[in-house]
Amino acid sequence: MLDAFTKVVSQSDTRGEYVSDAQIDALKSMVSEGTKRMDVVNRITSNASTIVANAARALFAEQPQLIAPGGNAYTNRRMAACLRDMEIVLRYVTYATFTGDASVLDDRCLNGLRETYQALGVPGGSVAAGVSKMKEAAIAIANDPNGVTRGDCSSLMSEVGGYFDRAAAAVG
Ligand code: PEB
Repeated sequence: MLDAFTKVVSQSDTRGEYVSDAQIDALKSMVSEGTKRMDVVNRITSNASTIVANAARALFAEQPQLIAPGGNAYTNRRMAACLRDMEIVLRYVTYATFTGDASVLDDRCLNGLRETYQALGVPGGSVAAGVSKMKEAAIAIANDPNGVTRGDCSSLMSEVGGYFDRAAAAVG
């Protein structure tokens, strides 16, 4: 598991080079803008159950076959597993956002997930649709200008969106 700093060190070491000025500048701005990152993690984390529940509701409204008899979220056990899976993905997205690097998400959540779903008969495309709905909800909450000092969060939002896209693409 890497963070934005260890990633730079590991890349530099592979090339046998010093950390470059451009890399230092990028990390410096990450530190100086760090409060925004922490706020985003905090907002997503404290609204996690709302984000998951609303995304799942929207998914089942769009794909009612999932909750019909024979569907993959039919029975309380499967429904619970589905909500839990969405929550796990969201949690790893918050870790990646926190560390500024996708490796924790890749290594501990997404690696082998497609194959797991294939083996279980869980439709990966539907999981991807649920993850995309969490993306919309999480960004709406994280990017809400009310109640915080206003600033430009566009690059942070595209970074966070990228982690959701990565999760969706890994299973969809
Ligand atoms: C991944 N999900 C399921 C299982 C595993 C995961 C390993 C099998 C074991 C179990 O049932 O608990 N676990 C999960 C994960 C990590 C992990 C992400 C990462 C670290 O350790 N069903 C649907 C929707 C979708 C869904 C499309 C969006 O209709 C999910 C939610 N996952 C789902 C379901 C099961 C499951 C298991 C229904 C149960 C499948 C079954 O037993 O039939």
